[in-house]
Amino acid sequence: MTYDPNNIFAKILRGEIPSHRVYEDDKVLAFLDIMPRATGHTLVIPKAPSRNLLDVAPEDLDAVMAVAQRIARAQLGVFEAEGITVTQHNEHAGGQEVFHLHVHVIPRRLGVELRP
Ligand code: DGP
Repeated sequence: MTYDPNNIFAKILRGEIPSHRVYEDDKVLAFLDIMPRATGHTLVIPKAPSRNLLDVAPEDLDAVMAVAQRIARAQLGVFEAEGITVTQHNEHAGGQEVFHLHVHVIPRRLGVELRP
């Protein structure tokens, strides 16, 4: 299992394809998912190359999760969310489609199902 530097999120990091960035620091980028399962669905990724949870350096994982927490807290106010769903997929069998580590942060409201 190797890291492909031409995956779509690596291209987003390099600015080669556009994204709606909502947060950025020296280690982490957060941007809106192009196929949102709810309004405000955000992806949080490390800037360092990492395929998924199975190879990420602990310090990069820490940085990603700290930003996921900030995004989740912000979603409560911005989207009037009543809860937050956080998901993360690893390898094809685990549902991963883009092979750069990412954490989904999804605002939720009672009685509103996620879009498919
Ligand atoms: P996963 O199944 O966890 O690997 O989810 C990949 C997510 O990435 C999926 O929700 C759609 C999103 N996605 C795919 N291509 C792009 C893109 O070009 N831009 C953005 N913003 N999101 C993308």
